[in-house]
Amino acid sequence: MNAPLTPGMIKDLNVPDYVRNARLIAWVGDMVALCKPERVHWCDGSQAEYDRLCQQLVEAGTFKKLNPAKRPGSFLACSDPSDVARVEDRTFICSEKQEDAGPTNNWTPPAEMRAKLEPLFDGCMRGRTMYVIPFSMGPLGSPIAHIGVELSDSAYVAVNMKLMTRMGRGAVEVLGDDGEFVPCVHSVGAPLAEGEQDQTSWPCNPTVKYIVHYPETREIWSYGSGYGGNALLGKKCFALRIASNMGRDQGWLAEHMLILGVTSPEGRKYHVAAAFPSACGKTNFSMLVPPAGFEGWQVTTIGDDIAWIKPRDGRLYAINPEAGYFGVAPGTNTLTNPNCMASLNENVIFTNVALTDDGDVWWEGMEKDQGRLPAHLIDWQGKDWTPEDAQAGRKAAHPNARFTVAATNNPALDPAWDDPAGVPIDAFIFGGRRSTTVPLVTEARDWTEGVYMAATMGSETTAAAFGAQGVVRRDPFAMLPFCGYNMADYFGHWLKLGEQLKAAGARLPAIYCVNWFRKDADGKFVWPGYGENMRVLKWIIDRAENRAAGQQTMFGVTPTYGEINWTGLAFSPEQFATVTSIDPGAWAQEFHLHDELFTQLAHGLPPALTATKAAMAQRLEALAH
Ligand code: SAT
Ligand code: MN
Repeated sequence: MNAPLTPGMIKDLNVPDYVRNARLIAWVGDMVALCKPERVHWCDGSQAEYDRLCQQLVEAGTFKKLNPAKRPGSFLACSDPSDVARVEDRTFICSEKQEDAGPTNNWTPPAEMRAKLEPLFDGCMRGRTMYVIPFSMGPLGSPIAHIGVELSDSAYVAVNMKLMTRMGRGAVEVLGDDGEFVPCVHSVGAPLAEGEQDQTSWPCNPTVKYIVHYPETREIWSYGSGYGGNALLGKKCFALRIASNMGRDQGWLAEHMLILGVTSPEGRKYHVAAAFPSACGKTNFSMLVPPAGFEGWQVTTIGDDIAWIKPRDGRLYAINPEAGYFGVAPGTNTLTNPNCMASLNENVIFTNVALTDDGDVWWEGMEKDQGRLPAHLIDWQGKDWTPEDAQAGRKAAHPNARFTVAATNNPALDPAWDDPAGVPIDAFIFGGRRSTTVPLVTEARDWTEGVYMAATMGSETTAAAFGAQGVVRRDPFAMLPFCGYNMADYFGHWLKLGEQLKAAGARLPAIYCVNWFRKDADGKFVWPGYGENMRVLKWIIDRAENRAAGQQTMFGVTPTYGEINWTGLAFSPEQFATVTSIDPGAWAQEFHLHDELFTQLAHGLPPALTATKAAMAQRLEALAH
């Protein structure tokens, strides 16, 4: 495709002697010929390399080193204001056939997209270093894990990948001579002319962005953004969009789910995987601290964002493909997530939070811990900020400001988080952010009803993606922006996997739909959420242990007031009714929205889902009369 590497173009590929994978070396050679970086650096993933790159980022002005007395080993990066979140309208699934991408994905024929990208990537790394970033998604050598290699011209990406994945020499060794890897090419899209220096500490392309996936050839090409899921290609691009394709072909699941362990005082342990859209509290739920009344209960984190789940011996085993957390900072404090706050004490990369006068970080929500707003800050855009700005509604941290931190910083980390075998899943939870309509918790009567609930999930949009916020959109399985193929086929894949497990005599995990976000007539959240979600989790365990009968509703099985342990929380039956009620009018409207989704996905929609819908609508009808 590209002209072979000619001497003088670049001195050397600098291939370390431990790299023996011929395909990897050849591909890096091709990409060097295309992107024309000034030099190539193969990341070994060592601490020394991490420290050196961080120092380099400090010198370039991208990183500010935080006060080591307050936040040892930590840095703050502030992005270009045009580059603050995932760009869903610039994200493409370029399958050969449009119907394989489906109606919920942006699609361009691969040949057309390649023709568009080729000139953009030609010379895109001029004047910069190409970092070769080998990484394992999942424990090194795990049968559930897979390898990727990202080529990036961003040192910020390289150091984030070190915290977020098993990055470096270990991954190369797993790859061996002929192991397979997913090639991921990333450029900030800001080449430097001969002798030109960066004029900005966050080089990116403010106007041209492409996040492109070729599912058939399992490739990722990302151009123009340096932020989060646009640039850390192991995360949404590989672990969800490409991996969902691998899972469909190979009979497993790649899901937008946290994984937690929950252990009863008697020492019985369960594993729950839960899907919520971005910025809806997955990290908080995965690190939950049981409240008063739950002495002896323990919740431990396996993952906070993504689960890879493979069937084995009639059960579903899950790993967290990641090795760190890229979580939302605003709203995080010792009330909402004490384990997370403890995780952020040292060795953290913060992006787009505010800087305090004593060299520490601050974001909205911290005033709840500190009892007051700070008198002065430098906001995420480098401007002065005082409490008057808060009054005027000007935020000091960007609403999608993030922390990047290694999982090993988490005091609630599950001992099996790095177990190559994964953990067996007992229950799936699906939850959206809905101020009305959807009850606190409902158990699906069977797998198909659960798939229906997950498929029709809606959620109010958040700052995690560029665009309008607070608008209800259907977000099936919390995978709307992340499913790398036709969403109707994806529903079919879930149904098929359930059938296969059932046929093998397996007991399928129960499926639950939750909503922590119902509001009252005054617009206030009714359910206290956070640690109190343990009360719902306990009911789910009680169901698994046959200790709670629940009550049938048209939408599934919900707890009675008396089935929830209320020790330590004043929550009246009336309040409980406010978060669990099923309003027939609202549900008639809701079913109308399900219909719209099913119309959009009509091509290939499994008939079992339309049948489930009809049965529910009939039960609703009976309620109304
Ligand atoms: O930017 S990320 O995609 O990594 C975060 C998110 O939206 O969940
Ligand atoms: Mn996510």
